[in-house]
Amino acid sequence: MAEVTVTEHLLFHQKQTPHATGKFTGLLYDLILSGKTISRRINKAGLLDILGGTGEVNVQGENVQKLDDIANRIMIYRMERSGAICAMSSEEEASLIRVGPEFPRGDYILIFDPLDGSSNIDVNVNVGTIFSIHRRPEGRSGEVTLDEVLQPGRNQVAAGYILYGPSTMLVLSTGQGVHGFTLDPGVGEFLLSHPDMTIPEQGKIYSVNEGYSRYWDAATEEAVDWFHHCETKDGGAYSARYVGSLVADFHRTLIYGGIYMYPADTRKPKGKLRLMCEASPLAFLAEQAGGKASNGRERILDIYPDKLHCRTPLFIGSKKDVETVENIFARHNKQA
Ligand code: P6P
Repeated sequence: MAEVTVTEHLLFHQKQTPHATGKFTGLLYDLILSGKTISRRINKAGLLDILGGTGEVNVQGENVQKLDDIANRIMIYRMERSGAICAMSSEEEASLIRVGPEFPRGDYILIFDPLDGSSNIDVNVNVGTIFSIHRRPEGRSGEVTLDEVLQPGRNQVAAGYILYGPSTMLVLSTGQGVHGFTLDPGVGEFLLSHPDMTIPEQGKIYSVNEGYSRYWDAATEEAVDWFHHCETKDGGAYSARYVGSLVADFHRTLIYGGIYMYPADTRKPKGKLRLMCEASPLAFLAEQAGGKASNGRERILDIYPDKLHCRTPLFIGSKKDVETVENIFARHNKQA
């Protein structure tokens, strides 16, 4: 296959390229540069002894891993200089980051989790950067207000993730399908390796942390139990896979199909995952790849965030598998 870079793919291989304006490709360029920088730091982590926590706790109440902190600072530093953004929200930052007048600005809003799955860093398991790109509402100017950022996921103009694993991959959608690019460290370019990624309509894998089953409600118990007993399309049993790193679990689901579930439970009534920097970008990708993403009762992309770090239950992956869960939840809703 000819070597197709991200920029070339955007400019030449996407039917209409509404976002291939200089600003958007510039935004992506800086996002990709951040990813390459983070990738290099991660690959050296064990050697430079920057593993382990900083002893600080972030807004989510989680121990901040040094690489979390470094990835967060790399993203903020790089992206506020991209010239394409007016505001940013990081999973590691309690409040909105407005791009100051000292920097050139644009109308895009970037929401990101700089290093998701960071609790796995010490055991060398894949981690990832997840990003979501919105446009500032038309006709607004001056300081960006929070209500301009709190948009439902269906408004996203682009979303994706960078997966730091055996190879570093960028998976991206600008609304015209999902495309995967693999980093060639020799030249430092992400090259098109997975054009037009699509999720199989039904899968053979279910992914959930069953250790929490004692905290689940009846609908969740029944939904997960369905995958214990149902048959795959070729009459077999579903396999259980749970990496515990959202980007790794989602990436497998995107390629192999099946369902990833992070339900609400008695300890986390809204679930653990964040709507804006985790569920919404992955839901955008899932739908662009022919899959579905739901909180069990409604489409993730239709949920209006009430605050930057609001959380949501997440059921995402193959259309048929997510619909199985939604049907079970709907029946329980009716009985309630
Ligand atoms: P649990 C990692 O901290 C994370 O946010 C996701 O990457 C991952 O899917 C999830 O939490 C794992 O959570 O409760 O199963 O350990």
